[in-house]
Amino acid sequence: MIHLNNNSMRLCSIAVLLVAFASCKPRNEAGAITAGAAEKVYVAPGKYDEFYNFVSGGFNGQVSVYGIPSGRLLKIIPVFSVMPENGYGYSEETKPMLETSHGSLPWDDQHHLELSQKDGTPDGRWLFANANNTPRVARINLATFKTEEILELPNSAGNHSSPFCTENTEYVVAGTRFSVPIGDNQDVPIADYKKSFNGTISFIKIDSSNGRMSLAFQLLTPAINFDLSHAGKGKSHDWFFFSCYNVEQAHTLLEVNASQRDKDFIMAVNWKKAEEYIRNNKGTLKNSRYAHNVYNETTHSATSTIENKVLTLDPSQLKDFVYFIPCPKSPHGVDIDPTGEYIVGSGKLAALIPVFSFDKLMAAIEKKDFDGDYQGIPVVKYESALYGEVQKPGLGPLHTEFDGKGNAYTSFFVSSEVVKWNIKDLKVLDRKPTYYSVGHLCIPGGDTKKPFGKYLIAYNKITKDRYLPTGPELAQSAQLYDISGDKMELILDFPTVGEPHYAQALPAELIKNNSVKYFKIDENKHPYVTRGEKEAKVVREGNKVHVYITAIRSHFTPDNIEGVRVGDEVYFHVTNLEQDWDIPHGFAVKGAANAEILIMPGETCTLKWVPDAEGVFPIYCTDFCSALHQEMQGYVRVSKA
Ligand code: CUK
Ligand code: CUA
Repeated sequence: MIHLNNNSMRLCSIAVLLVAFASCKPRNEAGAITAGAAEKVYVAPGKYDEFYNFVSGGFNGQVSVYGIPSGRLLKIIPVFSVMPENGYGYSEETKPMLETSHGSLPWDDQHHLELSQKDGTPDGRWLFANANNTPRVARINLATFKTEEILELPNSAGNHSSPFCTENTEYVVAGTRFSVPIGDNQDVPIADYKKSFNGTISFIKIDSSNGRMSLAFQLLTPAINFDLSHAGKGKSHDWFFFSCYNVEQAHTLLEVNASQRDKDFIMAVNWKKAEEYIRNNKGTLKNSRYAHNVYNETTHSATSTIENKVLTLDPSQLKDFVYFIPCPKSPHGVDIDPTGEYIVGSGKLAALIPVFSFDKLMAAIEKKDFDGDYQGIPVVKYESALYGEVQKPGLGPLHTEFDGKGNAYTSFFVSSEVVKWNIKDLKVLDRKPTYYSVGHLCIPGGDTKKPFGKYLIAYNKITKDRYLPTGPELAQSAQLYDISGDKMELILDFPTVGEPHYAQALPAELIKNNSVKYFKIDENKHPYVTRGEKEAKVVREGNKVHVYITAIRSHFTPDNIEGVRVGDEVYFHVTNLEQDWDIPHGFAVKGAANAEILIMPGETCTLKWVPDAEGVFPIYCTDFCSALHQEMQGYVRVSKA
């Protein structure tokens, strides 16, 4: 006779739920698509899309840019992973971008994106991206579509609840997924989890003039896991909300042990008050190493520095700015409606959606309507903060976006659908299947004060039979819905690169005319720039050889290079002299371990090469730049050491 204990029973019921879902037959309802759909997504040759859609690349570590409604892939922006295609992470200028306190890393897992905002709406300046594995936040410039800055976050592991920003981009905020021992070199038993580990929330200050990030302070919390977050808006401007799971504080077999309690938490933080505590010197300095990498657009080069200290705040000591709200069944997303009044929690294993009221929350805090505390932090009574529950919306709610017309749209992973519901009366209005198992969804501006509505994009975890089979590894996928009417209408499938998690979208009008077309050669402050062919030269310094080389249609100067010896460190500093849009040149040398470089007009890029043998090595331009592109070549002669 086998006795099932409570844990294995619970494990069974979750497993049954998940298996039931996994084996359910795909319901491919292509027949339901109307002919009108084609017209809605058709962007004629030469015409532009209406929206930019910035989509996380998941485990490819990059961000990709699509046009909506066509679903056309416009660009992949390298952020946390090397990209041989353009030399990101391989050129001497971009190598520092991938430095961390663990040294240089070629890869990360990119989940969430947030556009910079002014007055709670996207201002089109920057896009922030998180790295999940080795915690970092990146800032991408939306005029150049280049990664300009990467800040590592110490005392964090699994930077998942990140990088969401306050209404005027005062801060980008990042919550850790794993709790960890705080400070450098903490060799402690894992069994001491409850007493020796902390969760952290990092507050990254953004300089409004240039976007520059700095780690202002970290909030230390009990050892729990943060999943996602969003800033308040309007009336809730001063607050930030975080979903938490594993309130049980398990450090092993979380699948079972972290699903014991009926409710986990949403954590509400008054960041204005936290700021005040920091101003009044209530923070404690901790030794914590982290890298800060900045790309300078006039030298076209990045530098990496290591910082050593971080200010921390302990809310179990300092009162009145952090509160827990009970939230059913392992909340994943926490999303704030455009008015800032409604806080939507989504329990991954729940069959309802709790909607909290900001006004009620404030009143409950005022009256100290608490259900005791959780390790020194007050827990507001569920009913006191609750506005109401959406009953039977679907199975496994994950994320919610808003259309600005009083409606919310929630993704359901387990029941594989998007559900539209009314925020005021909490009634379900419509539901449409997704193919299959949707994770995040995105409405342009759908997490801001003024959603642009019109479209909803679902980012799916599984595609099964939606595309031509490509072996065991299938295409990742997004689906586009028209949400302009009462009922949602599926109008397009489009494959994505990497695994899409969160995404952001904005009207093309907001940024398309700010796009940089080329870099001015007179403003190029690169230390190895060559501003004209007459300045081209080869300079030896010990065993380092600096080749100042220019590229212009359709030749390199110099294109015959001699005097290099085996074992030399050769630096090809290639300056693209073109002053015209859309004329990059590439550069490659036979046997180089460092990919190629792709140099934009007016830019200088450096490829390092250590020749391993005597001989004559060809160099050539890798980007088809003119009718005589194939003539854009040369030789390097390497002699005995
Ligand atoms: S997570 Cu991907 S489905 Cu990393 Cu935002 Cu919810
Ligand atoms: Cu330059 Cu091809």
